Amino acid sequence: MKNLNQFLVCLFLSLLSVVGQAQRNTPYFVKHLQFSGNESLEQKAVMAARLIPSSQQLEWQKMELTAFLHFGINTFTGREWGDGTEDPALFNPTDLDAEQWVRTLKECGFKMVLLTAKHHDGFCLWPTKTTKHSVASSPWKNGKGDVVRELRDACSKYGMKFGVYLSPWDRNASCYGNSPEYNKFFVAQLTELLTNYGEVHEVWFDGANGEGPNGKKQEYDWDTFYKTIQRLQPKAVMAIMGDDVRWVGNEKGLGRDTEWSATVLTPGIYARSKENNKRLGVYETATDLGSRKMLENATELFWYPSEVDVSIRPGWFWHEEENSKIKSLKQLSDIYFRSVGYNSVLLLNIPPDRRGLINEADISRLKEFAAYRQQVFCDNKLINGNTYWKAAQGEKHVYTVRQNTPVNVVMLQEDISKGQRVENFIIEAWLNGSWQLLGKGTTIGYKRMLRFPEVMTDSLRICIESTRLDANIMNVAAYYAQPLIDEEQLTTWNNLSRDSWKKISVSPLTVDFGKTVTVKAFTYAPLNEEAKPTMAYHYKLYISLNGTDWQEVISNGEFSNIMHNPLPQTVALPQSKQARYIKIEATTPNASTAVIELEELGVTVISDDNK
Ligand code: FUL
Repeated sequence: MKNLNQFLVCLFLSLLSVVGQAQRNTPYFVKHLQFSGNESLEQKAVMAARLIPSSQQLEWQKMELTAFLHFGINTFTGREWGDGTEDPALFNPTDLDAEQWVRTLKECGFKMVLLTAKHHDGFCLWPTKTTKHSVASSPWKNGKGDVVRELRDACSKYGMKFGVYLSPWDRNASCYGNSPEYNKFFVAQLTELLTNYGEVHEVWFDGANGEGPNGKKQEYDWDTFYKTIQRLQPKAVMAIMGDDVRWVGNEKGLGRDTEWSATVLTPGIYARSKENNKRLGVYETATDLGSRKMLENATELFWYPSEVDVSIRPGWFWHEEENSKIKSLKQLSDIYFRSVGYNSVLLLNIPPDRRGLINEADISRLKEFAAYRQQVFCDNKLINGNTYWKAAQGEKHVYTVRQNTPVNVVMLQEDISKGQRVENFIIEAWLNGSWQLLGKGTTIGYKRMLRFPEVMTDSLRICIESTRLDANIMNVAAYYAQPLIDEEQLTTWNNLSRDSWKKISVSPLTVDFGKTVTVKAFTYAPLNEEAKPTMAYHYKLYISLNGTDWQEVISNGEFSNIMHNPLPQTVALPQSKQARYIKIEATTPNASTAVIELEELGVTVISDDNK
């Protein structure tokens, strides 16, 4: 009997040790996992719970707030997309000071700066050996300047991380479209940037290409680009056309409230991406990229977290007339809650001006924004929020709120070094003797913030309603964010009352203003600031005094980047002109006939004429 007991104890202990070992050896999948095809949905969800970020991805996510600097030839031409024919002599900032950029951004809480080393116009901000189309051919510093170097040095001085944007689409390079040749050219540019400027933390390849069906066709060699980065900067994350960081899908600063970093979307740089994504019916802008429903048919999963890129101004580059259109504190704070607070990194663009400085108007808004965040987030109202909570499905945890203090924000964080697991959660407050619902959410991930009308309570309760394996909640906090109100935005891009307008024809849109006016500029403003397949991209603009004899005033117009950033675009006529009629002939990004509504057209007329 004694022996039997000893035997059973031994058996039990060895079983315990086997189970312990199995748990310790639990496989995590770093960045990618492949399903075998034999798993049940439940097994797939368990595997998905064990998909974790690479160390670079984790470091990147923790930055939360990064800055984009769109600067280049467009700063001097006033355009959003240059066409590559610009004279490098135009590039001549009078007071460029990269230390001013970095100091300002650091003071305002940014952890990294990303510079447009080359935008679609092909102009390089460093003296590259690959083309003459660079700062070396400009009058700035007599052609001896190097913006990338100046920024790099400033980043080193202030302890700021550094990233580069290099546009694959190049409207200047004559070899663009000759695929092998351009790929070599691009790799040479990448190599210069990744070898001559110390550590690079993010490499941003824009997916934009406005060539259209009749334009140049370039097959990018993503694999070689990717290997070049891995070889030269193994700690950098590769963003957008890359497999470390995913574009959120819009340029409005809007994240998803359900944001899975463990996603079924195959990054665009993989040869299999088109086929995989088509089969699953997913695309960059889809709302659901990782729920159980999506797991059902998925054959593989990626840790591919979202980055929200948005400009502090309507455009990405600095334009004088946008000094008065900087996003309000309320807009910036909403963007913050919907990006960082929706499990994303916020990449906020602050474009330096023609002097080569961050403009005073942007600085004062950035400071306001930083002060607001400081005020809200320095004061966690929970006493026991940072206790690590391993939460089983359905488990609840009560948190104590400091007394006599209102709250209207709750922040939750999962320990994503163990995967993203929570599928549904609720937040309740103890009010008038019972638990009352404050808000519900789906995913948490690195960080999830939920806003609700303010309450005074001494306890909050979080319930993890569903999770893939036990959730690892590493931080819960509650805050009070002072509500912000915006003054109503006025439409400034049409100053001729539409009451007297008459639509003469739908296609092309032809309008009779009802009287003769002097037109200085016109505006195309996609309805509801939404992109649609029938929207205008390339256009010709005509005016007329009698509706019969037409004068072509713009022949090769382009609403640059309108597909991704469908905000009003105002175009000045080469010269102000008298007109009673206006006609716009436009084609879509796919080169078919565009549809423009009357409400989408605006004109700026010279006021004397308008009396
Ligand atoms: C887009 C570009 O076309 C814009 O000009 C800008 O650089 C933005 C960040 O990405 O796709």
